[in-house]
Amino acid sequence: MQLEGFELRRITMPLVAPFRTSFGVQTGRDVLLVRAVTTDAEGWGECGALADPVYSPEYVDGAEDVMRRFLIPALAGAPRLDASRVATILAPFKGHRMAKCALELALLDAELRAEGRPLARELGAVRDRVPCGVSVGIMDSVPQLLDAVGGYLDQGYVRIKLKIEPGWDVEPVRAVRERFGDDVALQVDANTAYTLADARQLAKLDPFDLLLIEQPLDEEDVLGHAELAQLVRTPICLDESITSAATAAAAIRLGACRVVNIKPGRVGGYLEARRIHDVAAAAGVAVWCGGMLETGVGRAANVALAALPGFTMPGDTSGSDRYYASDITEPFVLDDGHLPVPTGPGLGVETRPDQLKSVTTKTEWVSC
Ligand code: NPG
Repeated sequence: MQLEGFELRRITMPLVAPFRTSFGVQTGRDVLLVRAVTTDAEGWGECGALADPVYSPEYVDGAEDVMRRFLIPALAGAPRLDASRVATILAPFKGHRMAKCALELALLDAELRAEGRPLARELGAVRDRVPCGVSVGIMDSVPQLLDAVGGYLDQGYVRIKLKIEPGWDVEPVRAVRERFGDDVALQVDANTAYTLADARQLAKLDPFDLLLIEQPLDEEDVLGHAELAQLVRTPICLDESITSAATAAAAIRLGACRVVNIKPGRVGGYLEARRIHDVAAAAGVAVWCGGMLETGVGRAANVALAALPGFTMPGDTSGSDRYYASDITEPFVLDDGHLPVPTGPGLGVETRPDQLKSVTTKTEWVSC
């Protein structure tokens, strides 16, 4: 299989409702898609980088630039290129994991399509459907939050994640517990909004029997999470701090987390994501699949990953309609709180040309 080049395609997708987290409000998604063209097949990848570097240092214009200037030329010059070698070939370039992930996924999809093999099977999936959670943004008021949560429970979501920040933590959690009861699987996500000095406030969440508190402290404060874990009963889950299998192993060994959120973009690709799954499983640590408001391209790959055996907790693998009125692939539709794992070759979903065209703002061809 000979690589001919990559198409870099920017699309703008409006969200069905604004999504507020402790790092800002998203009203739409400016996504960089990558199409790998080889002599045998084409494949798609999606870059998780946001428009601004507020979740991680990456941002979408920067991801496009690093792909064009450094990453794609390195792949073009590599002998015996295949998806399993992408991470090694790109290792001399520090960081830029979301950009690397998108390129690796596009190549992997092309290879698997050429061979007629589904991504889920390639990764080691053991399930044909995955249970789905939903991430609920910070709202202007508690009644508004309760309406949103009630709507998602009616749709069948099996786990609710509330975004929190200082000033919006204990009260919304208490309100959700009071209204919907103790049986709802509930967790919170702070996106680094607290410091260790807030340990006492975070311990006030303990009585509500949450599955976990996700990334309460700064991403570089792994030791702080280990100390916090001694001060709160609710299990700590890390997201932003985990950028590789090595950082996952270190955080687990330090006692900084009892659960890991795996986002392939954040860790540089689906193959590294699988290694984190393996590291966590060996240590008896539960993992679940995070989300970054993916279109159908990234969602298909996330659902495949979430079907691996160590993904024992529901992920942020919501239905497409949680974010988008119309998607660029066939939509993922919730059935009894689950999404089906695609079974077709590669990602197992197809981009819809008309839909894709209508949201495209720019395309660029980078030949290899
Ligand atoms: O379901 O795709 C989803 C979104 C889940 O809350 C979610 N994602 O901090 O985990 C997060 C947040 C996020 C969104 C992170 C966009 C980065 C980008």
